[in-house]
Amino acid sequence: MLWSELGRATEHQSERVRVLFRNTRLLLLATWGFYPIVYMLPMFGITSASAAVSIQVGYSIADVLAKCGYGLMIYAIARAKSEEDREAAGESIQQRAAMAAAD
Ligand SMILES: *C/C=C(C)/C=C/C=C(C)/C=C/C1=C(C)CCCC1(C)C
Repeated sequence: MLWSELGRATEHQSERVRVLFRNTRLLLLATWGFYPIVYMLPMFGITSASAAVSIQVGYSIADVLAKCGYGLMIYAIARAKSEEDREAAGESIQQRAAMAAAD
């Protein structure tokens, strides 16, 4: 759901925002995919104490990337979109000023 909705949400965005969204989707896939894979490791006989510790370390890394990394990507998208809005607003102010000057 998230994958396809994120894809649809980017259809009408600028190239720059689309690239940010694409990277966010890849981050989502990589980090969320990690959990079920690690969850299945004991089913393949990987059960030693050091494997359990490695799994917890792996979960922690995935948590940091999935939460902080995702948050940073969303922040970058919000900034890029705000900048574009500001640029668009600035252009329309300039256009209005030019029209007012022509009157
Ligand atoms: C910050 C925490 C996140 C993003 C956690 C994501 C967790 C998953 C995507 C868990 C998925 C699982 C399956 C798809 C099946 C096996 C059991 C889970 C819960 C490991």
